[in-house]
Amino acid sequence: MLSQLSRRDCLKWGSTGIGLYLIGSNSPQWLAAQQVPPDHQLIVRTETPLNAEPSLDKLLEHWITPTAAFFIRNHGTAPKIDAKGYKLTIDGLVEKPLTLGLSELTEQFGLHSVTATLTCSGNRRTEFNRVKKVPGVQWDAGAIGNAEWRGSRLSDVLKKAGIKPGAKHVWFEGLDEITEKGETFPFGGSIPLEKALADTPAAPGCLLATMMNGKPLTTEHGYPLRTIVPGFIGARSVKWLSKITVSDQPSPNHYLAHAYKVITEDTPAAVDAAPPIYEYPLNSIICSPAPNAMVSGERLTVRGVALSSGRTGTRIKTVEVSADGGSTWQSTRITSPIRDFCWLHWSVEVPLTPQTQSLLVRAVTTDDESQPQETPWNMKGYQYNGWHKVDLKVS
Ligand SMILES: Nc1nc2c(c(=O)[nH]1)N[C@H]1C(S)=C(S)[C@@H](COP(=O)(O)O)O[C@H]1N2
Ligand SMILES: [Mo]
Repeated sequence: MLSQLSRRDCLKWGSTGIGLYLIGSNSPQWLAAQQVPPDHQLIVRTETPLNAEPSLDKLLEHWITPTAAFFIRNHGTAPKIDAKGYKLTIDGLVEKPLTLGLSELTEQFGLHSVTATLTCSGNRRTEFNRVKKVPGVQWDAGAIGNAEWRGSRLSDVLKKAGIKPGAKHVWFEGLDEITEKGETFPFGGSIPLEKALADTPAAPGCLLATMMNGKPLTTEHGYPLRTIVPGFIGARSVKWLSKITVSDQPSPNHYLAHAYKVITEDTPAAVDAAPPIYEYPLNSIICSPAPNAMVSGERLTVRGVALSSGRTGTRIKTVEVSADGGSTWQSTRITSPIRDFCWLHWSVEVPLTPQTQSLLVRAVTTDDESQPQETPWNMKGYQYNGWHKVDLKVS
């Protein structure tokens, strides 16, 4: 109750420009409308809330995406949180509820490094518009990035709290406040308990991350603490994390119970019937050449990224490119590290003829799942993973 009151009060103060922190609570300040970090290398899709993605050629520059080139996806205003008063609570179906400050978290549970790709479920949304316009942030294919995250293991924290019998889901709640249809609520969601506890050297588990690419998280990416759920859509990696609740039910938060579902009609019955999206799908995109590039010569170097499905244990087996509309396909060469839950970079040289009109890419996993030629249209434009096509102008 106290923290809810202080949150509302700070929202009020923040909007009148008076900065005030309450001691012993998470009391965020709120960043003004112009939140774009000054050094960013992103295309801004919406300013309020801030949503931005890099151009596709940027994705190729580094296997670990620099923070300045890492997409930002916010549903509300990013809260600016005072780390000194910050506390994380863990409650619900646990033997011993915990309240932990940032330094307590690190001292008790250590810092572990996990490299994982984050991608928004709405990445490539604009490709659905070819069938019928989809509302929402109009993402090209840049709402994806690979970072080195550091933090405490979620599984260690949950084990310390002691999971009670009957527990099935782990809820996360952020400190942002989102207003939709007259109601204000935090961003949140949940993951199955099995995923929250899974952790092996090959398939790294979930983190309560304080660091991104060797530095404290930036405000935009969730300072001072966020979850990282390798293999799951970005929405499950909750930023500005304030609360973890263990439950026998999935989270009732809007972003788990209603949003982030693949539906073809927007009725309460259809929403209820659809399961929440957890894993991201197998995907690959061409990052160079750019769409409608003027190209000449007999051979062309094509480069891009590919990401296996977020299902544990799957990896990319092949990435293939076609320069003749899909009649013939050529295998590409992997040019980056290959790790579970991480994208990889690939490159290939294809023959260029005056008949070449476009390039296509598709990938196959080690368990023989292939990308579909097209992803069936859905109302909210999630999980697009059809063959990526880049048109060319050959001279
Ligand atoms: N608290 C909070 N967490 C959040 C969000 C948000 O709006 N609020 N957006 C989610 C979504 S939809 C995605 S794709 C990722 C994006 O993480 P990034 O902005 O660090 O790239 O954060 C997730 N975590
Ligand atoms: Mo997202």
